[in-house]
Amino acid sequence: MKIVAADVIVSSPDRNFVTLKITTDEGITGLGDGTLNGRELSVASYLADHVVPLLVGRDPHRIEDTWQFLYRSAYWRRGPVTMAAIAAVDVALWDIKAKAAGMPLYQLLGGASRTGIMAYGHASGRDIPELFDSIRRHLDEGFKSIRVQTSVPGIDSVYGVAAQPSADGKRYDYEPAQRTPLPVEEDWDTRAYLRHLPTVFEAVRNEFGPELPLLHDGHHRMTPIQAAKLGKALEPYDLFWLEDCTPAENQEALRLVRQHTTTPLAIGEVFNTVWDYQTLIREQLIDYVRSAVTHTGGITAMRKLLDFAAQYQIKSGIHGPTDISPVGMAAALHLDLAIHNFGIQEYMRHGPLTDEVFRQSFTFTDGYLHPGEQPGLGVELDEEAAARFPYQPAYLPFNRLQDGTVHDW
Ligand code: EZ4
Ligand code: CO
Repeated sequence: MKIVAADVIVSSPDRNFVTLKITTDEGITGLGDGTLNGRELSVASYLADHVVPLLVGRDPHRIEDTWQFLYRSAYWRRGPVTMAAIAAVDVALWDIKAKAAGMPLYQLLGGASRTGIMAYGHASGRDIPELFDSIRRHLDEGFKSIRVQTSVPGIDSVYGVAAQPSADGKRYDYEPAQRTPLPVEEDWDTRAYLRHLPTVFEAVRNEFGPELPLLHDGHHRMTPIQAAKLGKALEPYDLFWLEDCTPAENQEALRLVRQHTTTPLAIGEVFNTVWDYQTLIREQLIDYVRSAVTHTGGITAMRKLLDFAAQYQIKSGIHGPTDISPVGMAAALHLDLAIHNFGIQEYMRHGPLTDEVFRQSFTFTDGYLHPGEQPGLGVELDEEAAARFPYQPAYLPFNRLQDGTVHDW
């Protein structure tokens, strides 16, 4: 088999997505996701201008060789743009290989290690009644694990909190990327947050009982000692994990946090290679790996990263917000089903327009996801529908403290 074409499709149904479609001389096509929220066109250019010319004529079955070739021949290694582009190619090649084999991709990764994939949903509210309402709606939808984010008194707009219910009044979906010409400015006060958050988890435990797995995302906003203090303060509420408690660049920060708390720690949604985890995994400073297949070089690289983590009893918690396209989500689900050290999968439903562009065969039943039994990834791209939704500039917000200092968002 030979690759005869590779096309980069940028589409913006409910939000921007970068999709790579690889076509072979045998008529089999494969899809890969290269979406990098707020910086989409850089990956589209990396692919179209620099990678597509290298793919035409190659044997699509040589996945490992193609991965190593794209990684090493670039000379300039790592980084979110490069690794998202490599991921798009890698996942598209796995899709082709599995379609050629006539099997769902998870079969090629070793077959199913479980019957379903435990997913967590995102509940949020500006106050306790709204938060409880959002948690109840997630429980009604079948979710068995729930991430909890709330407003903080004195702060106008906080990461993870939907400002209002969706148009149909049924969902409190939070979407950080805004289709505005400039990034939206949010405000932040870590001390106010640290005072408030334990009271929220106390209220949630009192209302929903001790069993429900609860998660929280700190979104890189704390110093190591602040994160240690929060982890300790949340211990009575038995969190499933505290995510991204400190800025991502400093792996040693987690030593300090770990010394002070037994609250499980998850990190890595902004990481893009195994090297970002070297200290974290070797020293057992985390409990869950948060990388996205889409941002970490695809299935080939994620498999190696998660196998490394498995040697230290560290589990997967693959990133799955709406800025991962249904293609990237399907790739995550096949991997989740196959690996032994699966932990949990993040799942935020895409909007209805996204479902028009991407026809998906994965299912969500009674709190568990499954990638389905279609050969390959099980996702088809409707290119005519995609063309109806051209790219729209959108930015993630940023934070300033009260005195105007830019803070981690
Ligand atoms: O803010 O993917 O855990 N999930 C998250 C996400 C990220 C977005 C950024 O594009 O932190 O909501
Ligand atoms: Co996160």
